[in-house]
Amino acid sequence: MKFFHIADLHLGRMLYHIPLIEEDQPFWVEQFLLAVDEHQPDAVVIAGDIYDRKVPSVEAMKLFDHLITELAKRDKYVFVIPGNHDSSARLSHVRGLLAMHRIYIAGELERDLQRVTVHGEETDVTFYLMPYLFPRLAADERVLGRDDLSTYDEAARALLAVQEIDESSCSVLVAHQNVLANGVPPEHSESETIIGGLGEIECSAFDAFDYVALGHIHNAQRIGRETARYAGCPIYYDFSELNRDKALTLVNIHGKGRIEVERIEIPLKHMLRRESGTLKELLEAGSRMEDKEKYYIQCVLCDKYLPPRALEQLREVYGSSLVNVKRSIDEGRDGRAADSPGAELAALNIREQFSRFYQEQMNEMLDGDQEGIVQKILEQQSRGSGEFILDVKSIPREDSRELLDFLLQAT
Ligand SMILES: [Mn+2]
Repeated sequence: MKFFHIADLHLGRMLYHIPLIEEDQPFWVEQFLLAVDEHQPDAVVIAGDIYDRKVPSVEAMKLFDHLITELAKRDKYVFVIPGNHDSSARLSHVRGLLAMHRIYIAGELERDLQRVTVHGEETDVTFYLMPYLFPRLAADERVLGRDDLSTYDEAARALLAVQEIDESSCSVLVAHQNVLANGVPPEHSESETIIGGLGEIECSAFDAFDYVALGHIHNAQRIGRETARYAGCPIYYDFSELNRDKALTLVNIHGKGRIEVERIEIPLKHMLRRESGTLKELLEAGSRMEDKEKYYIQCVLCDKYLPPRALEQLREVYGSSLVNVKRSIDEGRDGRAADSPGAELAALNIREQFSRFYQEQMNEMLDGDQEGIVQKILEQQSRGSGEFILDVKSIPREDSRELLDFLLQAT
């Protein structure tokens, strides 16, 4: 039983001013379909963050439509869960119909995780689909109906404890969470928009599963064991990912304890490249470079004083490949560029962080009522109860309820 494990597609994402949906993401989808034809997996697992926003653009929706339609034509099983960037209700639209074509999209979190068994030649494999989970959601009446779950780790363990895991077949958990291995956090990229740094689940919570297909962290890596992994985002979403490969994760399950994981190379429309030097050096390097169009380039200017017309001159030489210019003087004490979203966000308070995050995700600003709700929740949080005590029913407006869910997921 073979499957591709992918995650964090973030269809519709921008790399600085470049809309990746125009060239890079469609190119990746075509290359991925070629890899599917070549390696003939039985299934494709997409572990959350299909889209970059809760309300995706038409172009992003069309590309996802194309991807799953082509996989259905090839008779592949497809397993999809919503990530923290997705709206589970929107993503799982017509999921019943799609399931008739072996496209399984998990909807909102319920007590019993959706499970699907695929019959393989060597072994059967059961996939358990766990939508993005946070404590208050797991504690809800419709899910576990408990009031003693305050951490993500407790919530995940409590939810998994009520699943009857079929021991007769191999099991794969599909999840989109922040998972640690013995207290060691995963290696982060700066493209993840994780607010507050909360939500950690220790990987031992997933010990019952033969393979754990994770999404959420954008650098591909194993977590604690070979068979618990982040697939990473498929193409480069930030210069902090410069030295990471973007290979595909192919998992082959022969039986219990007999799982092979392979990394399959995939061509990308553009690679990232960083050039550092004085303006003079950068201009020389740029004019010598023959294959600029294959890259998105970041120039790091090392001049002590910025020469006049530096940007214009760099643009003339590097053309549209130049996506970002920064000065080495901007490097923060921790070596992080001051223009990176992480450093920029750290400088804002959490209320501003949230407003900005909301605006990026929803394409609209918080209105006065909504800001009031955010303020109220943050005040409750700062009193140290650690628990959100705002009564959802006391919020009259439907969209504000959505906002509350959104805030709870983000924190
Ligand atoms: Mn993501």
